[in-house]
Amino acid sequence: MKIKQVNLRHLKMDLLYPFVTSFGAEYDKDFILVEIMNEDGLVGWAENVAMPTPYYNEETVKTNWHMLEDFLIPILLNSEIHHPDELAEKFAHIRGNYMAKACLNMAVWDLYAREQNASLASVLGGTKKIIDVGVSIGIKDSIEATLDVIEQRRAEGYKRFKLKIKPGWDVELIDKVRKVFPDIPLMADANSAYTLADMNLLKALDDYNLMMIEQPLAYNDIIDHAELQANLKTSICLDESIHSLEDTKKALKLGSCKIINVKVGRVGGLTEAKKIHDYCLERNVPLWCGGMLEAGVGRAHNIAMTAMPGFTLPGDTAGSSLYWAEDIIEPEVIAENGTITVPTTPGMGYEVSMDKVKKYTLYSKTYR
Ligand code: OSB
Ligand code: MG
Repeated sequence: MKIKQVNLRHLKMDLLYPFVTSFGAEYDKDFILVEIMNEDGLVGWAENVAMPTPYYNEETVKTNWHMLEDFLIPILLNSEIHHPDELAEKFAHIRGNYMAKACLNMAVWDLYAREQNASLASVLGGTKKIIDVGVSIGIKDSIEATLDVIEQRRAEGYKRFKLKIKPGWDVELIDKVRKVFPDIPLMADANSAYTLADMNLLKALDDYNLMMIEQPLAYNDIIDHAELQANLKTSICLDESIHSLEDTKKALKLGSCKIINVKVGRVGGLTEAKKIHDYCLERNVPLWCGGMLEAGVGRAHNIAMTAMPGFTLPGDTAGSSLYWAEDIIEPEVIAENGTITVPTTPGMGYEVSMDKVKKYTLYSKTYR
């Protein structure tokens, strides 16, 4: 394929419920939607997962637009691509900027699948027909409010409950939740809110049969996490610290974690995500697909990736209705009894609703 045109659109969609983590509160979703077109007018879609603020990681919507416009799109336009993996090689000399690289890689994968008249899941090597999914529950005003949300999501059938924690919203929360729900698959995500000075507090979480504790320590650390893991029975899962297969190998070698959260945006695209997948599947390291509060296009890519057999744990990809009054794809992502059916139609398997895209677009620009 040759990419003849790229459309970047800056969208803003209200979240139905604010999402609060240890690094801040999100009230809306402010993001770049990517559309690419080949020489035959066939298009591929992807969602960029950079946030407006550099609090989860260092990238932002603006730094991503800059990287896309000034460095990455000029490489992509008019270059001959036989397979999406070649794009990762073309971007390799550009340092970091994983989320910016990822969205073009994902759009090329979507277009590649459409050219083959195959589903994105199948070209990635996905084998699952349905995937298990969980929910990520933000910090609430009270423990009671958290218990109510868990009860509701449990009734809907979600298969794993991830609670956001931070200093002052941790052991007491987990203790009360475990008393009310002794058997649910429960985990905690700290988004780097602790240090090794909190060892005793983190050890106290060890008594609650958590599936894992996600990214308790610094966003760029794998050394202190290894020391913490040596002192815990509970598995540590790394999110922020993992950007590549290399990072994965080093973290596993050091014993910094036992589980990896794969976010396609954070690792620079589906090419790298698949490498991490293949490595971990061979070594029986459990994986799951993390979420970035994606709208429908990002959700579709996450579903396709999760269809690969190494994604053995339920991920964050809940149904559209937990986030949006209306999603930008048709049909919306529907989770039934905590499962999502993997689409079998070409590409990411959902149609982008141009009416809705237009409705939420603040600004757009075409590159050719
Ligand atoms: O740490 O997994 C995280 C959302 C934004 C940034 C970071 C994270 C998250 C989530 C949300 O946990 C998961 C979802 O998409 O529902
Ligand atoms: Mg996380």
